[in-house]
Amino acid sequence: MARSDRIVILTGAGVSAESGLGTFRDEGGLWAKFDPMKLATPEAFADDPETVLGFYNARRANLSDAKANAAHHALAELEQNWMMDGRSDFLLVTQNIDDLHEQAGSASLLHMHGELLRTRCSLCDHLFYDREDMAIDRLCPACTKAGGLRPHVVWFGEMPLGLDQIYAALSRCDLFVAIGTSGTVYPAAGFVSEARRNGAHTVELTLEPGEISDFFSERHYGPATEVVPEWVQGLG
Ligand code: BJW
Repeated sequence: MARSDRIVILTGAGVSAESGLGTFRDEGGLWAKFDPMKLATPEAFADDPETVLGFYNARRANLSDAKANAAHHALAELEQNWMMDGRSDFLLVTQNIDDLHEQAGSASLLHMHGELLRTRCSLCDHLFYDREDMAIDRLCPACTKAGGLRPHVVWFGEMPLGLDQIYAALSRCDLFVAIGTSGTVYPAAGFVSEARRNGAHTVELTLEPGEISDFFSERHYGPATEVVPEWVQGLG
């Protein structure tokens, strides 16, 4: 493969699986145990905010013990080397709401489905870092009203974040890599086609072939903590 200068990497739940954070659609995954329509939609939050906030509070608590793994570290190292080598563009887009890429040191990072450690007030749009439990009677620190606090995550039917920046990067990248994602949720599942249309080389690194594997020109299957560092090393 010719030298690549502009790279977009998309990560999904599989990159954090070996850090102890559950995926969504694997056996025993979150959406195998719980109905996403009752927990991850604006309608669910309107109907039963206590249950939805309880679900995200539990995941916040679970996140406090999670540590970045070898795959997160390999991607942070790749970014450092990429930029030191004078290459122009590096964008890591994650669908994950955990903070493990930040822990590993990734800087050019976009959380397209939001961040679990941020709370947003749906009454005044105030956004803040938060490790405490959310509750319907907790007051927003900005507008001081109760009832508006919600996790800063993107639920089904809501617009993912940073799409203009992502599509701009996809339109000019010459290497697109998807890691640990099942390719079932749009628009992220369509990024590989977008990158291909623009002439990028496309690589899939995940545990096993999934819905969109046929769209990738290069594929490596196995646990992220093995395939990601190996692939990064192979880039030279
Ligand atoms: C390993 C591993 C290891 C395991 N090593 N690998 C009909 C058709 C098309 C689209 C739609 C439709 N009906 C509705 C839609 C739209 C909808 C959608 O896509 N639905 C589909 C389910 C059909 N999308 C939306 O609503 C999105 N918004 C939207 O579309 O806005 C309008 C719009 C229109 C046009 C342009 C742009 C926008 C919003 C989606 C929000 C998703 N939210 C969630 C929850 C976030 C908060 C939370 O965490 O609670 O995001 S759902 C969940 O799925 C989460 C994830 O980010 C997302 C993707 O999951 P991911 O990461 O792929 O995880 P898994 O579990 O599916 O896969 C894990 C993979 O890892 C597997 O492949 C394993 O093999 C692998 N793995 N262990 C390596 N150790």
